[in-house]
Amino acid sequence: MKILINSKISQEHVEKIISGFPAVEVVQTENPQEAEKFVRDADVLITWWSNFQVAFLDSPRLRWVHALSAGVDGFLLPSILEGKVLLTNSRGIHGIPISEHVFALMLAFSRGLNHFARHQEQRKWQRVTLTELRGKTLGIVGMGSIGSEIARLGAAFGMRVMAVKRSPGPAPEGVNRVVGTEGMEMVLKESDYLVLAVPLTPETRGMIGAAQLEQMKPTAVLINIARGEVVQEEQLVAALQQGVIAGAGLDVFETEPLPADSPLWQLENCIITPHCAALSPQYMTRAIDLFCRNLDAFLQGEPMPTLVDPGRGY
Ligand code: OXD
Repeated sequence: MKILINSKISQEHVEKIISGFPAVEVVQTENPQEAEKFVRDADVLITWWSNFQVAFLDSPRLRWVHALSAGVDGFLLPSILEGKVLLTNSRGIHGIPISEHVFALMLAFSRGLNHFARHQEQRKWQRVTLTELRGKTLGIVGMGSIGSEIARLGAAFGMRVMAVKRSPGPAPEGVNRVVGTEGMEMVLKESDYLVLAVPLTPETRGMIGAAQLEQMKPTAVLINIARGEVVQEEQLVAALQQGVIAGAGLDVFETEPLPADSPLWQLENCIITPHCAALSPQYMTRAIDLFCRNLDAFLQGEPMPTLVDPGRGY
């Protein structure tokens, strides 16, 4: 079996695969032309969506694509949708870095860092109104492993946590109330911080537009670590400019990199991070461990731990 890793990856991580599975051959390249050549006789492709080329799926031997990301919206192409090529993802390893990133953004708003960072550039000593997270309502839309970890931290900060879940069941750890999508309006109205942690699917695309933003409190802050297309960006810009909501912490955008002429760059009530919420020195070690668990299951003919259901899109 031949595995192509279409990403920069350390020798230590390549060896982790080879030592666990001595019969497999691993090749590695980030060069697009080399990847196109090597994929022709690869059985398995490990890749980021940003390196992925649609033509890879025409390769006759390819049986399985493993996404190094959690989101797989860029991979849902005919061969995968029809089940000719299996798709697994890296869900489950993002909870720690992304939940910490979400709290960094929320604390930046509550403790005024968006203002102070600008003041510092101007050598300006000026206080602004500061608030606390404790006692505030945290709404989380999407309760996968990322949403669940955000909920756990929210509870530790003394927040009241409400979650919107596609199939609501008993409240997970740290959550005061869990509702289905029909409860979205209530969560929009009650949240002081609303965090989007859903995959991008036909149901979630554009789910936050002008109507939803208007239901939110004027003091509320929206945090998006999901996908840019979950929010109607033009409507968000208008809402931030007109004070419909107090602020937004955004890691993802409709177009990435965020174009230099986007009005979001200018807004003092917007904190922008460049789609990096998941980054951490531990990322690749966790991703390769997870890949190895999938490989083991694949070789044993057992259910793969992070197999994606292409119909659902996650
Ligand atoms: C992911 C991400 O999907 O970091 O993994 O956005």
